Amino acid sequence: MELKNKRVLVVGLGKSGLAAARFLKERGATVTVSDARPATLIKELPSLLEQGFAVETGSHGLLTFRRQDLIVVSPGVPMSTPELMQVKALGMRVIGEMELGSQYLQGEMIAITGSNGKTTTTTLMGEILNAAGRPTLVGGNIGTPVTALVAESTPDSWSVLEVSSFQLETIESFKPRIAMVLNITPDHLDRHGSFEAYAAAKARITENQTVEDFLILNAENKAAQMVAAKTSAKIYWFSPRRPIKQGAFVHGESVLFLAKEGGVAEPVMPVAEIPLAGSHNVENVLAAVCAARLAGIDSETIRAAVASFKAVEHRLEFVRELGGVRYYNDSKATNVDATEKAIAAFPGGIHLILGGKDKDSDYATLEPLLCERVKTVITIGSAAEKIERQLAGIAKIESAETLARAVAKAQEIAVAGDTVLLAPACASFDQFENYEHRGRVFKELVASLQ
Ligand code: UMA
Repeated sequence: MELKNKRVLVVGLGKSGLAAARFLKERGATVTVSDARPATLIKELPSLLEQGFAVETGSHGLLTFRRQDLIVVSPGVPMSTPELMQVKALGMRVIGEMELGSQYLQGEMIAITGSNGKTTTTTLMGEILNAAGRPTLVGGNIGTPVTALVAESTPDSWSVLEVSSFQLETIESFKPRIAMVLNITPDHLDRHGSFEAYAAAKARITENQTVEDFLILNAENKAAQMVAAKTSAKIYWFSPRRPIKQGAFVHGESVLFLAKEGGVAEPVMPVAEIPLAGSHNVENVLAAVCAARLAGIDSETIRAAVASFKAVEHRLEFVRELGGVRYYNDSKATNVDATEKAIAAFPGGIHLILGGKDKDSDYATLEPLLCERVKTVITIGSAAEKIERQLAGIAKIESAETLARAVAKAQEIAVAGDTVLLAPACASFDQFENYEHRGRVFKELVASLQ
């Protein structure tokens, strides 16, 4: 895509927007940026103006949008934004930051999506590739925008991208060599409107793949299985429960990889060597094993990289043991399914901190696990009232409002042998900058307990 002298608008000035704006300017585009936040809240504003960017703040202006040759949107900006709807109706080109970056990324691309497990699998995949001596770049939804990876990429690079439904909504030609759909369970329904629309956005990961490419799917997740009908790529499966035709699976005590239907499965590693808590992490490892074998990495290298992998921050991260009570930070559990997986990782005695910004979620689906394993639900944030209503009579509930009060309450009621688990099933934006901020605050609060 020729960018020189093109008028390009970047919508949203978070990490993605800032990286895209710089990327476009370096390639000779005339860049305008538009952010709905007031100017006083955009700390980069003076330096952007100094560098010659035109900047619109406080709201988006239709006139600004209409004056462009191309519009690049940040993932957090919904396509239902009126100005975007209007310019799309006029036939103007609107793409996402990830689409823009991926068009310039050199080398091979591995893209990982799923409602849960994306970050762990992306990080693990990066470590396996690194262990195999491949020049590796890791980015996307995990934190580094794709446009910020481009300069470092070479024809030998392997880019591992965590990819969200928001980013997939705005692709055109995004075409990973290896794509993975780890699972699709309800999330972001407030943005996508329905589970079907959300699943359809996720399935776009394979939209441009051809028979030369690979698509790795979870054989135990219905919505992920359905993506098989939408692909031209070669399909590989993973299952922690049963042998599958082609892909990675657990059989007895071992992780096996079967390269070709009808072939002989090769052992990769003992399941016992997987160092992460929770059965969902076995699935993440299977997906990464499958991709690594398809990328031509030998089993010994994969085994060593998996065995030395450490849990990623904010994902079932052990924080501290105090008075026989163990504290875990799973701030990344931003939807109900992730919270279910977090609860399932512990046998019982859990005090669960739930709440934050609701995403049209149904918390009542937690009922069986709450009854079986959770002693108390401690609510926080703007979703508290809804959670308390939906879980009334199902769980013992304590209202804490803030995380600080929730941690204090948990310490007061927990006894030796119990687990305090932050797995809030909600977004963090009502009280925190993002889930990382929420997780860090939790860890600080736990560290200061006496
Ligand atoms: N904004 C507007 N107009 C709008 C909406 C937002 O101008 O209508 C502005 C906001 O004022 C703000 C900016 O857009 O200044 C924020 O853009 P953004 O929300 O896209 O945030 P970024 O900092 O660019 O971060 C994004 C991803 N955020 C989202 O998808 C919400 C980050 O994923 C990602 O790490 C980053 O790009 C780099 O690729 C975070 C996330 O929460 C972790 N992802 C969701 C998830 O994992 O569930 C999908």
